[in-house]
Amino acid sequence: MGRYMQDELALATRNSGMPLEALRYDLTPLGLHYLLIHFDIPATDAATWQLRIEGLVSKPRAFTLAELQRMPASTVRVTMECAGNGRGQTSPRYPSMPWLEEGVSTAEWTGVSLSVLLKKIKIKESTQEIVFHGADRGIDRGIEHAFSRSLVPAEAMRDDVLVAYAMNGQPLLPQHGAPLRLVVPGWYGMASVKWLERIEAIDHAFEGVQQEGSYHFRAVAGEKGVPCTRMRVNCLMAPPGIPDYYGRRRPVDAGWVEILGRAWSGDAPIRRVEFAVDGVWQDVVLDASAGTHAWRRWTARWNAPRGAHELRCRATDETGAVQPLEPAWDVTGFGNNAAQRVEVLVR
Ligand SMILES: Nc1nc2c(c(=O)[nH]1)N[C@H]1C(S)=C(S)[C@@H](COP(=O)(O)O)O[C@H]1N2
Ligand SMILES: [Mo]
Repeated sequence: MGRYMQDELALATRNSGMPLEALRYDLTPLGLHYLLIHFDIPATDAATWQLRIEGLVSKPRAFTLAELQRMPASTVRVTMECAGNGRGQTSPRYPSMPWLEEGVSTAEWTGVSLSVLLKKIKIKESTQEIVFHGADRGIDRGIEHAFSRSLVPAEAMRDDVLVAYAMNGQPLLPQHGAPLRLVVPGWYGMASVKWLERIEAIDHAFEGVQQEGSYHFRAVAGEKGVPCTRMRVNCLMAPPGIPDYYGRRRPVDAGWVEILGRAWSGDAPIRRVEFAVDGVWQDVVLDASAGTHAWRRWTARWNAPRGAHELRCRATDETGAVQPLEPAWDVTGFGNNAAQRVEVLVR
């Protein structure tokens, strides 16, 4: 996989992952939720913030945060994963955020259902896409732009798509999009635009850098590719034992070990999770579902014999999709849901 470049390290220190031991929490505590911030975090002011809704609408208008907070609120528990999660395990690596496997978390988001706002301002029939503009600006692929993404109306009108102002019951933190962000449950994280300041209905396909230039699965550089949308089936375990500070190798005491993990998919409910020791697979015990868009807890018990062992886990969802054992090839390292590998030394 080659040596890391200084520019990858710069991204890795700005964008933190969720430490895997935090898989033990149903809801990722504030401050442990992973972060992916392309440009700079804008210094926003909740008291004067306005969300403008315009373009092909009958009643364009702006909403203050206080106005949105007076409207009926919805809360949705959402597992969010970065589309680039797992990129650091692919080879050759694409120069971007080198996630290993920790670009995923679960939060409870509270806000106004986007469909309620869209009905108030009445989008016109000719609308093809709805574009969500963030307040952060920067340059990518040589083009200066604000972070913007679009959805087709059918997706935007789902009632669990939120314009959120709270996370785990607290006002949004600056790094998570304060004071307002979009939350698109089931989709990879890029769809959930932070620092949301403008929503625009347009009569064509949006061609912004973050829509067309990036976030496509591509087998060959330069090809059009297939857009990244919903999260592929995936699962992780909290590594057992204790870590070595440098290298993260893990001694585990011999005897019965309880393994805990989480599984999720943006496409369908989780049907099955398997756990393997040295390549021998067995089914694990799945907890009840924690909600349509939340990861599902699972546990396995392992009578650990002395020696070096490799632990793995893989999930299957109701579409029948199962995680691959090795990363599928993608030019920009998107959607790597290969089964996790944890090496332990039982003592
Ligand atoms: N405005 C804006 N929204 C954004 C981003 C961004 O850089 N700017 N990053 C996106 C990406 S790629 C992901 S994975 C999620 C991460 O959300 P989080 O940092 O709150 O976990 O936010 C998305 N929304
Ligand atoms: Mo992301």
